[in-house]
Amino acid sequence: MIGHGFMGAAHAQGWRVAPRFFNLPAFPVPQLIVGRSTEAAQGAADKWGWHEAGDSWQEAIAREDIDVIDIVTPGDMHAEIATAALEAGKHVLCEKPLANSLEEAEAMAESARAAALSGVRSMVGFTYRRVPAIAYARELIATGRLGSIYQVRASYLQDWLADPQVPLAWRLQKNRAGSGALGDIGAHAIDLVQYLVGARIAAVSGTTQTIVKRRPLLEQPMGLGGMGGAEMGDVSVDDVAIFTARFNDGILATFEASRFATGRKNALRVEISGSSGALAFDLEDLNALHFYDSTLPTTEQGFSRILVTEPGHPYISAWWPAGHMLGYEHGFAHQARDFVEAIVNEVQPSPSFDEGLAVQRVLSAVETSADHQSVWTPANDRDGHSKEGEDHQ
Ligand code: SOE
Repeated sequence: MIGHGFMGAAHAQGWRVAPRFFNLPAFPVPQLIVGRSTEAAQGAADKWGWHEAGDSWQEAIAREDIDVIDIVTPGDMHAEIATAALEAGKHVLCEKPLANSLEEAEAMAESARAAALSGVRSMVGFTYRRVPAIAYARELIATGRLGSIYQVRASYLQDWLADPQVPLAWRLQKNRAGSGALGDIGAHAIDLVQYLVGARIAAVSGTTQTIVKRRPLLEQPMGLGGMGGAEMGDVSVDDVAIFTARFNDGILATFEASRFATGRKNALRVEISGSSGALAFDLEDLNALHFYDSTLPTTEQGFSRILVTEPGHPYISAWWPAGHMLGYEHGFAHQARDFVEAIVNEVQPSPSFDEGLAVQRVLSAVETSADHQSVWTPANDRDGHSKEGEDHQ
């Protein structure tokens, strides 16, 4: 595993738990954690029960006893590590978004296609697909329970940046993260919606905003503490991104990604309306899926709250008796299970790097749209008059 921050902890938990609850066709051995310093990587390895620590990802991918490379670094390292690992014949799991730019993502998808010809597998860490309620929503849509899809509303809302004293971590730097709320959390919403409705976004119109433009520099830029010092630096990414999207089969959708949505901690919300029904999901209540069946008599219609904890629901039979809910980290165990199964069964896992590229195209299109402000049609000026100088009231 290359990296050992927040996502390193989540992936380590997934790798540890998956073989203990699922009957995997191979047992993943948590061998080596690589970080910028061996000392820090060793701390993570000791804590999470990995055998070794190191500071060279090049040495890791050159090792014959290593089969899988799990990339949990900031986005600026994804392309180089993933491409080298695939060329060395290692299966690669890469955190999202796939890359920091469309060009990098295209090259990575090409490497993944070439590697797949010799049985080398690659997958992107859009883990929320593996929340049982989401996987079940996909089943309901795929089996036609919503009929034809009309419209989608998706948002991923957090508020941890609303405090201007939160320091300038790597997620707020364009050269490290690629973009801000858009790529970090908006990417999840984009992937989920494309996955759920089984269609791709064809065009977008978007806008972005950086609300707090300067923040305290991290006192120890590489450290784990996250304390801000007296010096300030520029935020180079978006805090909020909002866009409308048109799918290639005509579905219309709205998307919102914000780390300034006061009061919302981790609210990834999707609502999908179709000719036979509708679905609604909120990650802050992740064991539940809301389903509206419009084929019922009107007197019986209404959203029902399904507790997705029955043995018949995706992934659940490996866990607890019905009603004993799951949490955030279970998605990472499901991800580890699915990746190991795909490798051993010699099938292409999903989301593939091509699916990661499909998300990257949307991120890039939103940024282009926001930069060009292409669809801004004037409305009011500051005094509440028509922007064109005419007041139609
Ligand atoms: C990882 O999948 C991730 O997107 C993080 O990068 C975000 O910061 C987190 O809030 C959601 O998960």
